[in-house]
Amino acid sequence: VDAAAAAMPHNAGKAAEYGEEAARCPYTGATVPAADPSAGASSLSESAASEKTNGPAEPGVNAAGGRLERVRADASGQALTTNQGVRVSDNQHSLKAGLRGPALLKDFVLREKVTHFDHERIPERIVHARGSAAHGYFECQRALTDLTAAAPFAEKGKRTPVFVRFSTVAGERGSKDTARDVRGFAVKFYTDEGNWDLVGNNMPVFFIQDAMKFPDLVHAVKPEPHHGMPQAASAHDTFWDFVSLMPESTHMLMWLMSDRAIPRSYRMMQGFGVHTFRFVNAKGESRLVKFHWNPVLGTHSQVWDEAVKVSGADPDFHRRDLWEAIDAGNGPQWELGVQVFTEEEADQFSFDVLDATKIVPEELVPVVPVGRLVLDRNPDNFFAETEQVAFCAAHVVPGLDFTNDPLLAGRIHSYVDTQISRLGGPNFHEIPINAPLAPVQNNQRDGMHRQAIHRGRVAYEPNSLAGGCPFQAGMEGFVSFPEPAAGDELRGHPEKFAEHYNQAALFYASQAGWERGHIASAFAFELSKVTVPAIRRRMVASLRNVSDELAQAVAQGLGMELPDPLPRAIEDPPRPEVEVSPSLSLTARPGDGGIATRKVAILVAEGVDAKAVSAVADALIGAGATVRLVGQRIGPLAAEGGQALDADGSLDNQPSALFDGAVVPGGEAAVERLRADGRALEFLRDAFRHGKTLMGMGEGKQLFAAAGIEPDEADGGLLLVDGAPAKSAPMFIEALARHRHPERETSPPAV
Ligand code: HDD
Repeated sequence: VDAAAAAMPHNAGKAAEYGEEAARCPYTGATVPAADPSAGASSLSESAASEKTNGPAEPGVNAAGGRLERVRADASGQALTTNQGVRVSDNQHSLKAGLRGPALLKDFVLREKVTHFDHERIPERIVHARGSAAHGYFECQRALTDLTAAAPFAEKGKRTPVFVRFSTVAGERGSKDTARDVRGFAVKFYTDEGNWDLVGNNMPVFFIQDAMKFPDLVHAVKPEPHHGMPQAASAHDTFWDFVSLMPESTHMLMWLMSDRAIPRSYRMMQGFGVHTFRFVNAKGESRLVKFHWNPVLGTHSQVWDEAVKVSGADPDFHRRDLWEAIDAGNGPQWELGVQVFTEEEADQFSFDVLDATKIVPEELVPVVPVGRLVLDRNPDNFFAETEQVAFCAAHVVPGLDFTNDPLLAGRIHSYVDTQISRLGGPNFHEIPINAPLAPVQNNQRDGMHRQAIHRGRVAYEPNSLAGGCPFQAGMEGFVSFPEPAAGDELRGHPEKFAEHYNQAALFYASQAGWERGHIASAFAFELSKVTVPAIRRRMVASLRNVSDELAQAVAQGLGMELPDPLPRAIEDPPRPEVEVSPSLSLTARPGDGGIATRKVAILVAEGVDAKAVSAVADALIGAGATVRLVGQRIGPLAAEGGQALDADGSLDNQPSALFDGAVVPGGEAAVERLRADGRALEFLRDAFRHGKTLMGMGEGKQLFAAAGIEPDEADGGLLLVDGAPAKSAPMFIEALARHRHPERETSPPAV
């Protein structure tokens, strides 16, 4: 905006409302020449972008941006136009016959604007409707050419651009982030041999073994069809009715009722490819493979009461967390690990590797790190990128292939199919976020929303008129692994698929004591929302096949007698190879030991000890944490000795559930004010119940006593200190790095 325009009154055309004459000559506004649409495109052409993937890019450089660059629209300094590029003189008033007269049908400016608006929404995803995404890259840290010809693993140091979308499953597009749910972890690799989508979840198993059951599963977990409730929740009759009749879902239910289903952040959860896939090397030799994403920040979760409160305080909690971390230059990272094994080895396992309700325990096949995923750029536009991105389990590249997992078989069909209605036709691969960096040439033609302008008269193959192009690539192209197939056509499943409880028991046995407690409480809570007692009974009966301790705790939580165990599908189940797998506990991955990006509240009020506030804040910020001064209201306040502080948040708009820890500095007057404020006491009680790191300094200690929080030597996360912040701040940082202090948990909560 130039200075002259800025100096104009806010609504310079206002006078036009008051006279026919003025209305006919509306204020034209400032105009500037249109930008050259080709500017900036040449250096980021398709080939240049694709070249980037052949070698390591600079950190933070994202080759996928090359393709997106050509379609980025930036209105700065531009006049408003119609979709036909006609400059619009007045965007405030429709065209009327007289100022008080009827609006005119010929007003194409109004009609185009409203028509476009009427069609702004597209159908949301059938599942995983709610999600957030980011750009980044995958860096190969170990060439895997002996195992696979897949482009991302070709060379140590090679970087492949990616777009990653995280999601919840059950909720609708506008639902809360912190629902108890599975999280999607979908990675689109823009490899130089085409797109590879690894469409996984944050849990390594699934509810069902066969895609035939997927629509039923989804209908059961989605809001009940008669009244459309509940939103983004599994705590209702139809879900538990279905899963209690589907014992194969028991293992997944253990994960779903664990804290894995309420992650602290997308940045702090694992991802899994779930199915057994196939690596194929250049010689055509194949191995089976499972993919694991392990977060550098460690695996951390919320507690249920916290997740419930966060969903009210900030329904966008995970979206905001991911966005802010990347925006601040703290892009999250994951290590990619692979479990590789042969078909012969798989045949010996007590479970079937084609069964998506089973893991391959790490004790049986170790997870070998092969690369890292870095997310370092937020999307420019949520709709264009995050909403329109289309992942597909069928998108593999040479060097990768499927196995006969019957769940995967259905997915290979479903994902492309769903985009045809969601994105309005078969050409969604041309939407910039979906378009591969590798060139696309084929004889598929036309269809809704076609962007490419195919030249020439030939759209068939073989041809002679176009010199045979585009030609078949033969062994240079994707060649399916020639897995022998034999057998009668029938509906059924292999023998080992009938064992449903061994790995559910393995998961439960591998959890820390407090994790087991959370699983039992989650089952009891969810089943308490079920209105039909027979469903509750059936579910608890099923849990008896997992652990009597668990079944007993759930039955007690529901005030019911322990039912007989549900009959098993097989009398004599195979003995599992592994009975405890420590890596299945959240505690197995504490993270890098730092506090980077952790959020800490310092409670402030008039008269607070400003020196303590600054010293603690400086120490925390220095260690990479994010600090907010939370006051009785936002804005300036006078600290002890008259110094001015500015509260970033208030006890209303930044409740304690949004933080990882809290500090109450001294300052007699401030503590007196906070003691009289029920919200401050509730802040501390919630933080305490949620296992957060807490520190009271000097007079600040009194606020804890007022909240009913007593010092306890066994509680490493409750620091009630006197003396200089230089000593106490490092103690707080160390305790915060442990993330949570479940040792203080009691049932029911004592505070
Ligand atoms: Fe699926 C979306 C993950 C089984 C059918 N799925 C979707 C997304 C993820 C998964 C992460 C969201 C992708 C995005 O962010 O856009 N799905 C899984 C995993 C499964 C699984 C890990 C089991 C191992 N899915 C599964 C089955 C079917 C589908 C068995 C159908 C037979 N999934 C779909 C879908 C979705 C989808 C209807 C909805 C929107 C979309 O595909 O693009 O096609």
